[in-house]
Amino acid sequence: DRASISFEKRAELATNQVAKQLFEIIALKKTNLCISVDLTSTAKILDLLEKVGEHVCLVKTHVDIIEDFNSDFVIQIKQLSKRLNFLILEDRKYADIGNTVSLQYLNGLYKIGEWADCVTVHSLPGEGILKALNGSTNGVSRGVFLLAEMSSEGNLITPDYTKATVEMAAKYPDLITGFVCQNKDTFKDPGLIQLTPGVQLETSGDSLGQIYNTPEKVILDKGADIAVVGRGIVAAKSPETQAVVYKNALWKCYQKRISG
Ligand code: 5IU
Repeated sequence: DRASISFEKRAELATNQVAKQLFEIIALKKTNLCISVDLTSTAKILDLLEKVGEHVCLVKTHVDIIEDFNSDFVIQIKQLSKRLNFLILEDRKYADIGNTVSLQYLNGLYKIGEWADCVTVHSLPGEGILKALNGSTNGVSRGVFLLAEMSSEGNLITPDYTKATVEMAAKYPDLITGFVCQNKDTFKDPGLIQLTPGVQLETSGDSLGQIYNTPEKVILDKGADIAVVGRGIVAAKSPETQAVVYKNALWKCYQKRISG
């Protein structure tokens, strides 16, 4: 089963180039922590990443919440991603017909396809959405995390929808980096990455339906390869200290998992 295979080995099994790079970064930096930087100013985001970037493999953004988004921010976050060796996931959750998604991906204020290594995508509209996001921009490899499950209470995703999502992904091995999901049995392919949000040590949820689990639970029981932590780090008194706490806890669980 994929959970018992090392990240080094899984890098060799990946068919999407972003998945391969991500497995390699995880193994090199010994961190399977993704930080979700849900902040609304570019200065705050860059300042936070300067502090926590070395402790994460992946930075998840929501660029449409930034008040002062500009092209210099893109240059700076790309420089940080090179210097501190992390990839960028724009959590755009595309959900329209292929033609519209293609326009949303490459145009508008954000031009996400130009800078994001990978994006999140809903399977709901059908395969056209994946055809719209063919795996490279300007010769640089790109990837897609397909949403197979969500962490929020009462979400409408059913087991059949999850299964059909995984089947759809299998037709696009060059494009699919992995799944955003909550369970180890959701997919089997060891070349794909399980990204699991809804992780926090302090509390079990928020007032708007988010459900949190501990690092132990998501890595050892739920099969997460990368855990997404937002407010658990971002809202902490010392985000850097807290990033190290999450990094170490998650990595310890991964080591336990591969040692059987
Ligand atoms: N996110 C979830 N759950 C999901 C999906 C995405 O929480 O099922 I798909 C996003 C939302 C937010 C981040 O950007 O992950 C979690 O942030 P907190 O750790 O602050 O709850």
